[in-house]
Amino acid sequence: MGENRERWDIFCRVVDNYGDVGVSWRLARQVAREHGKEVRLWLDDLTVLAKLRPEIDTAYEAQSLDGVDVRLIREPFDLDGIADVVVETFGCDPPEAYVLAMAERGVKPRWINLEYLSAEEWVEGSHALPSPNPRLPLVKHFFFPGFTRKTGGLLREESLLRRREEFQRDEGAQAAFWKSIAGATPPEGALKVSLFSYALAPVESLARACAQFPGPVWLVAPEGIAATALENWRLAHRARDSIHCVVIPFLAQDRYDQLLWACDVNFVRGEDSFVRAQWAARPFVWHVYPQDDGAHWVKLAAFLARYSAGLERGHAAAVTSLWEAWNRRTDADPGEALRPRFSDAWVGFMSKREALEAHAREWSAALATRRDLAAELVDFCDNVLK
Ligand code: TRH
Repeated sequence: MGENRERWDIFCRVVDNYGDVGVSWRLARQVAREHGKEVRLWLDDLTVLAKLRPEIDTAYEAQSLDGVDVRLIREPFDLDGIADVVVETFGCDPPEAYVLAMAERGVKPRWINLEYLSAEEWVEGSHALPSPNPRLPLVKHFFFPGFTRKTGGLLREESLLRRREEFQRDEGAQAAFWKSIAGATPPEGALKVSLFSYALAPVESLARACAQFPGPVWLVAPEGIAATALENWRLAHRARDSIHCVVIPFLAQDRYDQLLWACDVNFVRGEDSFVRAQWAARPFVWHVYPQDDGAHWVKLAAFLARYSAGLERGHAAAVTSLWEAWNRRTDADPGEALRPRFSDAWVGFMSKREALEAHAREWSAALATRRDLAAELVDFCDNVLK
């Protein structure tokens, strides 16, 4: 490790899916690139990062990408220095040997637990709170992403909105993008919809509703759950000229951003794609990560309350109806009875399209007036904790 630059170790353990690594990777890259820190990203599984960044070779336990030193966590853990700032993502503990060594350092590392994103109000009260270790002379601080100034903000690379603007203004770049992912460009005036969801989302109902849309529709799904559901629907129904189902390979993370920028409506999920859809400044539908105790409905309502606060009532109702219909599990609903409700919600949403497009742009611009999460976190570590 170099001598002058502050050293950061970011730890992430894969719980499931892509979100944990997606967020950790973005943070690591930004802290290295935009804040000049010497960053190691420690992962217990390299296969997810290799999906997001195909340059990653899972055969190597240490490799460098975009200025980040990517390391595999192995047990027993080989200590190789302790950083000045230690970030654990989503409450994943760093290896025990590492924590013990942190406690032995004269100047203790600043230790952060980067939490999950939620729009709920209690987040403001918990953000930046200390949590003293019960056994060791160490204090960990909670850092909560969020939508308000009293939270840690959202990840947003410094050049992101400029790149998005350029792409959305550049027809040629969009045509080249479509050719590269789908082998063709959508016809003039086509409604382009991207799909990324959890199991049991009413993908078939969406496809059916889109088939009624006046004009061509492209439904585009990177391989995964939504793509499989879309493909099943396509196979079970006669080809219709108006609707084109496009299943594409899982995209590298930066290309997925371009898909969101290129589409008119984006169905996203979890945490990271949910945030990226907001930066895309286009209408979107969020499939919240389902939890057995139903806590996801609270999260959904909390975000909807913030997102629709600036909307006229009828427009807010259209967003709420569609989002709720999308999040209702198809297996928990009375089959056929669900379908008219979903398609009504879709038609209602699309009838407000212009206003919802303007709102998506305003929402994105308003969020961008505050500092991004990486900048907030660096400031907190360097100026508040130090
Ligand atoms: O994969 P997810 O379901 O991740 C989830 C959430 O983070 C959830 O909150 C958490 O509890 C759970 O993981 C463990 O959805 P998310 O957060 O949208 O992450 C998907 C990532 O995959 C995101 O970084 C975008 C990226 N992606 C691509 O790079 N290419 C693609 O083609 C697609 C569809 C996604």
